[in-house]
Amino acid sequence: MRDCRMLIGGEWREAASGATFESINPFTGKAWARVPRAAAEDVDHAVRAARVAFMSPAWRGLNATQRGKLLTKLGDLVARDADALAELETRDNGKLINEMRAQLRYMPEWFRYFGGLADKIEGRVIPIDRPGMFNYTLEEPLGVVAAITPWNSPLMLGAWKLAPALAAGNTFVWKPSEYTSVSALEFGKLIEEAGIPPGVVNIVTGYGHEIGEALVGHELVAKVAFTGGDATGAAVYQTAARGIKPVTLELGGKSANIVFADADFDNAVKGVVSGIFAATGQTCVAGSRALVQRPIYEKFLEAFVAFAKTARMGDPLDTATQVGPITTEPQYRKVLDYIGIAKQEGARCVLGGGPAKRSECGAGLFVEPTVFADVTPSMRIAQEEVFGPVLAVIPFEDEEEAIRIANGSIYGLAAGVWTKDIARCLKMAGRLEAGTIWINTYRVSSYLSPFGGYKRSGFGRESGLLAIREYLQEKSVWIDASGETPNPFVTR
Ligand code: TXE
Repeated sequence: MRDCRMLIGGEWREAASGATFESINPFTGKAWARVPRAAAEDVDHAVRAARVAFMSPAWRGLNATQRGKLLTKLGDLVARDADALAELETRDNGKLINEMRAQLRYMPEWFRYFGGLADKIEGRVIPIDRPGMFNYTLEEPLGVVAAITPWNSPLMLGAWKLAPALAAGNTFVWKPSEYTSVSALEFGKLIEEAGIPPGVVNIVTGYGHEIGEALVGHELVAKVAFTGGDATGAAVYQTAARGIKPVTLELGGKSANIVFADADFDNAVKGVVSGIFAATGQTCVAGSRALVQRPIYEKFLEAFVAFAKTARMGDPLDTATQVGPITTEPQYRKVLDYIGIAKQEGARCVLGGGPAKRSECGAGLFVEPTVFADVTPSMRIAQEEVFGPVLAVIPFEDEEEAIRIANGSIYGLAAGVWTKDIARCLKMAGRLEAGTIWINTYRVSSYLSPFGGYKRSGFGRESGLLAIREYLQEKSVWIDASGETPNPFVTR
């Protein structure tokens, strides 16, 4: 058993109460790490430490270039330790080691990009319409940022918030998911090694329902950045509203992957398979609705099922494995419940449809890659986020119907389009209501390009140039350079 501590004010601490909880490896089903179970008191210590750091000369006294260099250094350390961190994540969340390695090896780019951006944050001089007056703006940090992240990409989703927040000069309190705290705590050691001053980054571990509100509602928290389910996101938003705090929310979706009859058939099959079965469907951008044009509908289903059947399940630490376990017990039950609901609703199950009982799955929480055909847009399996390896396939006639079905969702995180027709590409990109549109590809992302939701998938953007704005506030400074203060009783 690995014993972990939280990082608060530059110290490695247990919870004040001494309480802990266990982290379970979803493949073996066994506890492998013991993690501090923070309470409101610990959260208070962490937020206060972050506030002290925010005001401290050690952090405030750094110029933007120096701040940026610390982030660049942190990126280099993550690059050095990427494979070791990836292994921790796989043990904690059961995602494939190949995927976690790729994610961790790419993650340094966020620190380098935002580190480079730190000293390019500039104010403006306004050509003000008052004689003798000089008006300019300052771009300032907000203060203490509270970040709350889920279990599917533990470090990556933290990095997307941490890098711009620190580049802008804020300090940070991070609560990773209770299912996957270990990699965040290990990452905390790199924060220290990079020379980031104590208290600038604090990591508290515990259950969302126990400490989430204490963190979001804390009077010294100035901004909240959240990734997770939409019900929790709504609760976080309400708590933040009581304190009039800005929030960014990334809340998952029910993304449509639309295949037209003129698409490159084999590429589309691969794209739809990777859209739903990569990460065992446990990804916010999962292409969980495949919309397939009628002329190729049956042929597509057949090819898709044949290809999906070849997926190797098993130990996520084995590089040959292609589909891993479900990360948590509640999520496992949720996925199986949705499979039951889809069957009751009359969807035609053409692949999988239950727990995976294969010998290579061991004691893990595995669900067979599952495909439902002849789904109608109003079925729950076509409307609600499953967050597992379950695809709903819906036939359509033409562009207009595809757009209507794709947009007929409360969510709007991403959409995929497969076609060779350039005019259609442009039309679909313009009319689909989603924050990311992938055409003849799926699931690519970069530190350079904005990511975030439309509709109930949330708001605010992560990555890309403008993401830094989520962590800044603009101050307007007026200077009367005329030397003549006017008579206050005469209106100007
Ligand atoms: O996520 P939660 P859960 C979806 C997916 C899944 C569902 C629930 O459909 O089935 O959400 O998953 C913290 N105040 N996604 O329960 O609850 C919690 O501790 C403040 C989509 O695992 O959203 C964790 O750190 N925080 C998604 C974080 O919120 C609270 C990724 C996310 O947990 C809190 C994961 C509270 N009251 C699940 N309650 C995506 N968009 O990628 C919990 N938390």
